[in-house]
Amino acid sequence: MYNNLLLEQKGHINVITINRPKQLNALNKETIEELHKAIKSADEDLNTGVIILTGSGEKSFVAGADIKEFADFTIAQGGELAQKGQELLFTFIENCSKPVIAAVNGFALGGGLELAMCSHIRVASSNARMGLPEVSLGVIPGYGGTQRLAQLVGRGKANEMVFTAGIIKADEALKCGLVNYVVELDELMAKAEDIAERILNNSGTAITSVIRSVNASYIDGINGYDVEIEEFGKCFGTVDFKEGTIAFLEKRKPNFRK
Ligand code: DAK
Repeated sequence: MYNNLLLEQKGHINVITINRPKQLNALNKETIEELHKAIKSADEDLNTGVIILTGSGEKSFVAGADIKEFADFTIAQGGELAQKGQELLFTFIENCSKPVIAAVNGFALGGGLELAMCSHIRVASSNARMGLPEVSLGVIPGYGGTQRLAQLVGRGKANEMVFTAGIIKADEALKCGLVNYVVELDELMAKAEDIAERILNNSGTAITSVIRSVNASYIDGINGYDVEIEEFGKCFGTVDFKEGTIAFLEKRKPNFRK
């Protein structure tokens, strides 16, 4: 069904593996379109509560946008691809109603780091290397990297990384807040799944409201506190709220996944 992805359903966790190992999982147009389709269907699937994104092989998460594909682009094509890519994939993931965890298993460069950064949580293996080296190719990060890197690590560190096309190791990424955890490669998926399982104990509808509220603070002209108030109110009409409060009163664990 997909030429460039492998899909696996593990209980309520949907694992999407980008599978172009010979190209170090570089993102070509078809892979971006397939990722959109796979994430949309996981988002709509009632059996899925968390999505994990990773790359195939032991070397690379995603080594960037496919350089061979955009090598001869015009100004108009570059702008169009950036806009389409952001809408189809990067902003789409950020606004996904279910948590997306990036399990970064090696190189996450350019579009690859941008993919990890639009995910809600990042876990890296100790061999991971991360950077936005676009200026070394004469372009700039075009899939949200100039915005999200500064949000995650602060403007000064982001500027330095992008201006120097620097590539940092996993431990430095951990130190500057670019990733939440660093573990050995053979423990990476277990760590991502452990986080996913802890998320799955909680209310999916409430988590969706959290995603909307957190994202709101990064949208121009939108007041995040107002969105939080609105989302808070909405919770009171959900089945999960009833289950959560009744379970508390009955001194038992809530079961949000009946
Ligand atoms: N694109 C296409 N192929 C890639 C690739 C990439 N980003 N990265 C690696 N490959 C391919 C290599 O060409 C090679 O293929 P063959 O030559 O064997 O056919 C194969 O993967 C293995 O790579 P290497 O032989 O180079 O492996 P090494 O271990 O020696 O080096 C490396 C690994 C990751 C250090 C190296 O491959 C590398 O520097 N790769 C490029 C990394 C990079 O600069 N990535 C950032 C790309 S810039 C846009 C929006 C966004 C962007 C661009 C445009 N628009 C809206 C238009 C974003 C741009 C980027 O992501």
